[in-house]
Amino acid sequence: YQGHFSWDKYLKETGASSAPSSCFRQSLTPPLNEFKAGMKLEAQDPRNTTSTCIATVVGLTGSRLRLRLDGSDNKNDFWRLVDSSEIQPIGNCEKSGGMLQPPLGFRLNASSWPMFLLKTLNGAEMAPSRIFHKQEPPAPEQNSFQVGMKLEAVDRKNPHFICPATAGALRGVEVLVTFDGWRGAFDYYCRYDSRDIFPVGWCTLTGDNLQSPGTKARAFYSSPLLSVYLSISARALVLPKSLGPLTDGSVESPAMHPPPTVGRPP
Ligand code: MLZ
Repeated sequence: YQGHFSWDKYLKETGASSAPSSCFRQSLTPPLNEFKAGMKLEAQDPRNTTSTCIATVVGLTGSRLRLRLDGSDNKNDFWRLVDSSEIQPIGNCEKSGGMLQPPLGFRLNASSWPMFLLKTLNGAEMAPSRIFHKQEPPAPEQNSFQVGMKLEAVDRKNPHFICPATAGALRGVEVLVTFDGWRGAFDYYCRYDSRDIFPVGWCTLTGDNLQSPGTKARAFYSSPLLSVYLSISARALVLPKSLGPLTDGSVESPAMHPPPTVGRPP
């Protein structure tokens, strides 16, 4: 289910401001997605970026494609914006003098690659070049994020998710993406012109499902020991409640039968 998270309300509640769209390397109106599941295209292998492979569109979400490299398994799907420069129509690689490569972890013997390629392309539905976008949007001239600004960002550990996030720190051309309501495990640094970060409202425009913030409070103190201490004391506070009396009658409550007195008789 979706649609319960409202940036409007959330920004008011948190008193935060959103990063202006001029901070991002994204087009002002998200690029039109005219791809269909099953279409094939050329993509850079994310695990071996010097090789160009054949990929199949296995899913679509907003302006993004879920891609799977032909000859690979289904455990290494990746997502690309339709205006990414890392996807091209089939034929592009050869036209520029390159050769299509088997993906990293090709599930057959390397020597069977030429035949595999022939078979995978035979009768395939190739994404027509008119639905590709000519260019990626230009990168802004500089990193103009400020700490505390809100944005929407791909959760790189769960890349199908786009989540509410905050610029947590700046480091030259990089921004620390922190996820609202989640502890640091999902944080990452990326370049300010990364294609994985979007202005507030992006998912509403594309029809992507923006996740809700998590429910975990971020530690105020950076000491890991202190946050462990704090979470243990928080648990201790709720313990008595969880040990409350059983009232379904299946177990007698101690109040009905006072515990037998042990020790000396009266
Ligand atoms: N099931 C996963 C989802 C985490 C998503 C976090 N996004 C910032 C988990 O709970 O680990």
